[in-house]
Amino acid sequence: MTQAANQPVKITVTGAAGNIAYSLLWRIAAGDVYGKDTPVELALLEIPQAVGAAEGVAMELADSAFPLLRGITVTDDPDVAFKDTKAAFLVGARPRSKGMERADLLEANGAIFTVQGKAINDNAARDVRVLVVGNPANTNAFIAANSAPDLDPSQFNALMRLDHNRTLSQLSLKTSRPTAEFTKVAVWGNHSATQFPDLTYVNEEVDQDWYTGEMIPKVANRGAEIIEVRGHSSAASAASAAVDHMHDWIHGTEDWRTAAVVSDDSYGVDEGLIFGFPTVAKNGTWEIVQGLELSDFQKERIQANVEELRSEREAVQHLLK
Ligand code: NAX
Repeated sequence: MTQAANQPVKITVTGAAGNIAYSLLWRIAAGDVYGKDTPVELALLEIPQAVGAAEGVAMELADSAFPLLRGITVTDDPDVAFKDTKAAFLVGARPRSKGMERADLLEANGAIFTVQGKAINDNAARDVRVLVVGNPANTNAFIAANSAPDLDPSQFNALMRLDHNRTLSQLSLKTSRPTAEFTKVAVWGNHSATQFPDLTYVNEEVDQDWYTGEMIPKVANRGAEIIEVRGHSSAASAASAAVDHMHDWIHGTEDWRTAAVVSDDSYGVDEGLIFGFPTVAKNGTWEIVQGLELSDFQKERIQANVEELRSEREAVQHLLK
């Protein structure tokens, strides 16, 4: 919920010297997350080698003279960055270097997200909301949640709103209707190429060949396509999706959104996995849309994501208590 009018809310962004943060921080400082009546205080967390660059980002933020921005801290200490924070965007992660196996990537990121999960557990506001953007986002969020035993796992989400927005965009392009007209779209599963953008419930006659043959692979591989065309990975669109996610989590939604949230065993997804579901936000909490009848096609796609996330969980099991 929004804070009292002149009380600043602390928001932490990790990976603050990176590409996504360079868009994200400006949107937060403009009041796009909590609202135009809530001042914000920013904490920027970076690794020691990038603290200098993050200081430069902080200087530019200051130079933007945002009326709502009431303070910026730059640090490489997670305990400082997460102290009393109400909303954390965990963007910083270890990228996959050439020749790196997926298991090594999971391991390297596991080390980051156990530390940050614990620091959030020990320092953040008790009602903190944590959104993991850094990949592999679902499993990183799973690790962070499991490293924060004093908080509820529902306080840890992974970003799948970009996949949701990409689905809306493809639908809009195909039908020449504005994105806001599609109220029942969701992307199930993992933020990976296995994800399942689901148009079963959309209020539009959908060409099935386009849906399964073109749209699903297009959305699932959009990140790679952006890299190929732009020469850099998605940054502004990822930041925009992260703002959408956190904004809606706080303020609530009428229509469906995609959020990767902790499973309560809904739709055969193992309890505890952080999984993209059709959700609505009510009273500051995401609720998984219940009671959907699933076809065999849907079940198969969802199951493939469950299996992928189970194997990621298996690979990081030794990092968890
Ligand atoms: P960059 O490489 O530009 O920036 C990452 C920053 O994180 C770097 O400045 C690095 O120093 C910092 N960092 C690394 N470890 C850290 C730690 N332990 N604590 C604090 N900071 C740390 O990447 P960028 O393009 O900003 O992307 C960030 C992450 O988002 C990547 O993992 C990327 O794969 C992921 N993405 C996730 C998306 C999603 O929808 N969930 C979409 C976009 C993006 O691909």
